Amino acid sequence: MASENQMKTETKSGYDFARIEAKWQKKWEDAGQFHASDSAKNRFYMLVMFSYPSGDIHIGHFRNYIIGDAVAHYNRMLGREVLHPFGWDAFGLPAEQAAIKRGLPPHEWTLHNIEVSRNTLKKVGISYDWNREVTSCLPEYYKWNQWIFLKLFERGLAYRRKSIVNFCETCNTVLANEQVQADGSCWRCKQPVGKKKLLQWYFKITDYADRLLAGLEVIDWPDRVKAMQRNWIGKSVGCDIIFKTEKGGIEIPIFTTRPDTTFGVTLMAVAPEAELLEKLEIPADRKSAVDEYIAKSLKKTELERQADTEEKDGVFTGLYAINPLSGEKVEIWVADYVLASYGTGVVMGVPAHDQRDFLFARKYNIPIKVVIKPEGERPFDPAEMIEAYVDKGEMCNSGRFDGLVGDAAIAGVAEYAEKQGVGGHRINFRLRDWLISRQRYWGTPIPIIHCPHCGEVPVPYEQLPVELPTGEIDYIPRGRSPLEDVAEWVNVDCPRCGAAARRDSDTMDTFVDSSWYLFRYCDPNNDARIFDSDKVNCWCPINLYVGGIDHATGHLIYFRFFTKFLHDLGLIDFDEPATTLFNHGMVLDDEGQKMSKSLGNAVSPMELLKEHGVDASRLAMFFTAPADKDIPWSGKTLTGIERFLQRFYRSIEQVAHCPEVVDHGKSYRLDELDDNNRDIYIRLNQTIKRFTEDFHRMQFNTCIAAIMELFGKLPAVDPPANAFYKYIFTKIIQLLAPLAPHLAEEAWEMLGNDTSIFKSHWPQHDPEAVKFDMITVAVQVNGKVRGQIEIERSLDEDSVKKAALAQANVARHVEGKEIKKVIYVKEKLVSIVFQVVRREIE
Ligand code: ANZ
Ligand code: ZN
Repeated sequence: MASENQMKTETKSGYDFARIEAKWQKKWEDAGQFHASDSAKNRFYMLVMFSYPSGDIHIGHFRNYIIGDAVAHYNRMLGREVLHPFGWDAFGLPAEQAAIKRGLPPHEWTLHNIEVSRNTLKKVGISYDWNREVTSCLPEYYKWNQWIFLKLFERGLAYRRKSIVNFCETCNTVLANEQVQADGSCWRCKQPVGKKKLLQWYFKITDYADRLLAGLEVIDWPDRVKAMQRNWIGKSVGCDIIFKTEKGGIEIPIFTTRPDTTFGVTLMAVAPEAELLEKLEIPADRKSAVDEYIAKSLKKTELERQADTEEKDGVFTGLYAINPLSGEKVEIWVADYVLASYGTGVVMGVPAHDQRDFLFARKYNIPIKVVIKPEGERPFDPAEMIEAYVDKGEMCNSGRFDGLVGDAAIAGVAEYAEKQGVGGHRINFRLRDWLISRQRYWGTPIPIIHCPHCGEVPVPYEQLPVELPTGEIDYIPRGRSPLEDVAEWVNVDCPRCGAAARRDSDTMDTFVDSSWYLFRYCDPNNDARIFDSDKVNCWCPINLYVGGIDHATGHLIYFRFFTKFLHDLGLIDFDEPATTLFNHGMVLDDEGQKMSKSLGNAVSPMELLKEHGVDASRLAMFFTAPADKDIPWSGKTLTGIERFLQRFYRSIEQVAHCPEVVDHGKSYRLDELDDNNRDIYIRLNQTIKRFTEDFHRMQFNTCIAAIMELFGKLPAVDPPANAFYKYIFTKIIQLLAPLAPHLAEEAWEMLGNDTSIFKSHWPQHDPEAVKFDMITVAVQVNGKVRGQIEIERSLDEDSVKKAALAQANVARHVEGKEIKKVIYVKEKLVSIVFQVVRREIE
């Protein structure tokens, strides 16, 4: 027993991670090693999304931040100056709710959490430039939110409007469309979101819809995110047609993608919230039915209203409209399958060619009129239709337009409507303006003063920031801003006329803060300007942005919008914020739920780090799965990693005995090495090549596997303390450095280097040596092995297939055959399948 224990402590005294990690964290900090210099050339901006300080950081954060850290370190070793900053997304509902729950003022709670989280992050040894820390709830930061607001306001891009908005009764605040989840629930509390008519501030992001779409073509972002953004922006090319009410001639413009169906309109369907309804004079005998229907549908979520499973219902208004092309008279209905916020909030109903209209017409016995038919065929008989005919086709029953087909028909009608002054070409977006006002305390005050004489008056720039009042404030949200009740804050003189006026008491959505923080890092302490343009232009756009996919249609659109706006102000040269985006996977709990503070399932990394050390935890995390995959965290990989690190450290101690200085730039000539060393040298270079390629794909798991494999080929006990092995280990340490930075620094020093490993140059593979990474691949023809080929491991798929087809025996078997497919199972097999002609089987 005693001896076993002794052995344990002995190995422990070898790789003493606690000592090593503390030592290097202190050295880095003392040397200011990760402070980015603005004057350096060859820059790399590595950014991870900043953090909500709603508690301490958890294992999920740990995983995201080490991804960014690995990339930052790697780029340092490529000789780049790296900007890798960190900060706090400190305003907003989560912090405010947590503070209320604990009976603390939000700023106390928030600043405390920041302190705690910062300390944790420092113990994790992430290579942030802490000189550039940005905290969005401090006046020196949010002053510039207000500055941007005023710039938007001056250009008509910030405006106030009364409209129906998403309102969460639980959180007691309005929500932007982006904050309502696909199932119609609140992004914070997951309760169903209702609707209210309120006067609110908006940013006119819709003015940028086209540019937001166009920009997607030039950035290197995951296709999934681009597709989500495209869909969210939702460009739809179509046509407006203006109907009129039969009595009074009130205009009813509609948006349609199918103007070629206009002669088939048999009803008009108006959204229950549409402004048009206020103008229509509903006859007395229909009034109560209509009002009842409207009240009922306002209670439904948008999702319920749009669901395919819901039966479409509505109510007749008793009014009629005139079709401007056919002159026909049609009934006007209110129907909640029509959305108030899309197009004009009114649909021309074409039951024969739109499925929703079809169901609606069948339910209420509204006529169905066929006006499109398959080209050259007879039109369908409405009585026999079981569903709408929605394809494009040839126009019929449409007077002068009969015979026009497909897109020509669509264009023909649109042009005609334009000429007649009853409509015309129109592009519509699904994207809505960004609702940014919140009836909450913990946010940036909106820098507007409401004057009874002058209206909305901007706070003069020299009076910024408008600071959030502190002290005796009732933070509890009651559906109106708590700032409303802070008399000494809200009552001010009008800056224009001096009359008694009131400050706007709403605060800004926290997503305003995160829409430009990336720029502030480039010049965090500037109190005269939002930032120095030269500094931002030299670092930005971000080279790699790491964050969760959950921001795809929120933050990741907003910050593109702000970037374009700041570009238009002439402040920056570029107009996309991030060249490359990487979506990390989430860490899940045992039930497969995403780990998060708000779900109460967050596990702190501190235990883990204390027990196993930062580097072992990092490697275990990296080793579990590729960085973009969701993983349940169990720590299972830790045991293997720790065993590897112990052995690795021991080997370093051994080779460190060799007094010779390693020539880092050296490459060995294969013929000067004996067989054994030659083999190891070749494997080392193959590993460098594979590791580097996989690292670029953020496949850190296979990077680590490659190193372990190589290590497994080295002498199992003590490697000889000679120059050759010292060279081999030097390179391995360098590869490990971005993933296990503390250990790498220590090992690097043990091998006699006196500058940081992050100032050394990333190892290059010796092309002479990797030439010999040949593998044998079998070639099958219709399931039978017909030959083998020797290829280089990294040969691209097409070349492998070519080589397989050219192999003599294979070529004989496929000669004259029609090849159906060739499949390459990486590094194992090429399978060729040719068409067996029926005759041959018979
Ligand atoms: C008549 C019609 C006939 C339509 C037809 C389609 C087929 P996207 O592609 O999404 O832009 N629409 C317009 N405004 C709407 C609203 N506020 N709520 C619900 N539906 C609305 O779709 C545009 C089509 O969606 C429009 O074209 C309109 O129906 C409907 F054979 O007009 B269509
Ligand atoms: Zn005034």
